[in-house]
Amino acid sequence: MRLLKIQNYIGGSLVAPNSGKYLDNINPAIGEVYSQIPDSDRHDIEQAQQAAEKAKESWAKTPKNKRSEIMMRIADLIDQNLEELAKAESIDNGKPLKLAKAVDIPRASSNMRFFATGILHYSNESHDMDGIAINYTLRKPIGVVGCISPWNLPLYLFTWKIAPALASGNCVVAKPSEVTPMTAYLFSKLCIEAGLPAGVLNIVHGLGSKVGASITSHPKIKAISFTGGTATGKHIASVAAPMFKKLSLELGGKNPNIIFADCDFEKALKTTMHSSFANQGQICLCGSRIFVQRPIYDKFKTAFVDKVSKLKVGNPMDSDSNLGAVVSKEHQEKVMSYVALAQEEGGTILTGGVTVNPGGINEKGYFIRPTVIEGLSFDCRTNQEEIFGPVVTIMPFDTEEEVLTYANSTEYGLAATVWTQDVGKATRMGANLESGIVWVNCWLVRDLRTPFGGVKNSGVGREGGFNAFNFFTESTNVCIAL
Ligand code: TXE
Repeated sequence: MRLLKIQNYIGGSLVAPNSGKYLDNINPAIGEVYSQIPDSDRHDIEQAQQAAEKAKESWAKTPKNKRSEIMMRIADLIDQNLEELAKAESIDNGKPLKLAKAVDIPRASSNMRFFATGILHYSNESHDMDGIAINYTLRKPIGVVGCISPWNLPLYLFTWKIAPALASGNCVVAKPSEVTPMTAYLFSKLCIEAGLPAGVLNIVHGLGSKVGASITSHPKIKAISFTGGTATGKHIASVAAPMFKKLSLELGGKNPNIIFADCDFEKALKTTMHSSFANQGQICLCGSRIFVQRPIYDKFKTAFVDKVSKLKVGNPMDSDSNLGAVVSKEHQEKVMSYVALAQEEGGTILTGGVTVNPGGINEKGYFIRPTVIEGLSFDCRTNQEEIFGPVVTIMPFDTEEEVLTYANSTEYGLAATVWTQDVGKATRMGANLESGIVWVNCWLVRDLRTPFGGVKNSGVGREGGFNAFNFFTESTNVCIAL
């Protein structure tokens, strides 16, 4: 059977890679190649950058409401194509179809609408100097920017990056993950249908080490917005910083989920099921370290393990599957290596800790049972390193000071969750947790206007709301003597 060959989107057209070479794209739920993606290289990036350069002046001059209209048309087309996009996302990533339909794709159109409308309210500052002079600050688009996105929430994070860049008048050279390219390819067809002018958005598929690296190092791509692993982020920074490029890095996390004895027990239990295992635990915001105050530790642990052991791991297309496949064979092996490490470090597996063979067409897929591990020290490798799979650790604590030490002990600082009904405790934790985001009595409740990003090795800069527009524009302060 002839495999679908994905194409690059450069200068408004769908084109083959210059090399004529392609890479296999695997469906992780069946463990087989189901399509091919361009094995692009720096020549394709050069063409994309030139197409963006050619389009940048007219796009920057396009009135905001016109840019907004085109982006809203793209959002409408995403909604109209929800079924096809959700199925493509589930096949490419391994996540349950119902999750792609409920979260990934609706959020992609929300991202487009949020920034398409946000730009209409993004205003300039002015500073009056008591009649001596008046200052006003212009915010101009940077020009040509690079957006590099990961495989865990493919279209969701791809649009989260490109939407503010486009809305603020930039042209984009974008690279989705080579592991999950399909929805970005389908998205490029929607951009053509919506009438996005040629060269405004260019999507080049291929390997991070070739295509991603070409974007990062291209002298005429003036800003890089990246989401992915901390190690890769570090490398990108080492290339881009000496070139004085603006950098937005959304990296890994090892997020604490802190459950005090005075919590709303049922709500904490129910939400912890999601914050532990949503998207097979492949969300940088997942709470992978669970700390439970001692008076309720045994009760919570028993109830949690019981619920986790009943989760269904299976065909992502089945509506009763709670977890689908993890994204690749390599990732399955990486996650399982941490299960082995946890046992070496003295951990006890309370449930899971094994791969799953759902049988049938999923015989060769990459599945892992949701796993809960107890008995580890807070500072062992399993509790310090990002696993990024359906694996959580659980341990008791007694005091606020103790759990803060545990929570803040890693090199990461992206998101934390706190369960308490005591507002003083909640505010003290919010103030003292080394984290970009703290959710109290909830998880993944997202207002897109809020600053989004991490501290320490979880990243640099903030996405979201006007923070995103500030990143994708340069300011000029004009001071006029009166
Ligand atoms: O990320 P990578 P991967 C974490 C998670 C995961 C690890 C690696 O722990 O196991 O990162 O995942 C492109 N120059 N997160 O392999 O390698 C690459 O092609 C420029 C957390 O997905 O960082 C892809 O498009 N680009 C994260 C993107 O970078 C390069 C979500 C991400 O790939 C490049 C995903 C290079 N040298 C993984 N090398 C989160 N914070 O949500 C790769 N890329």
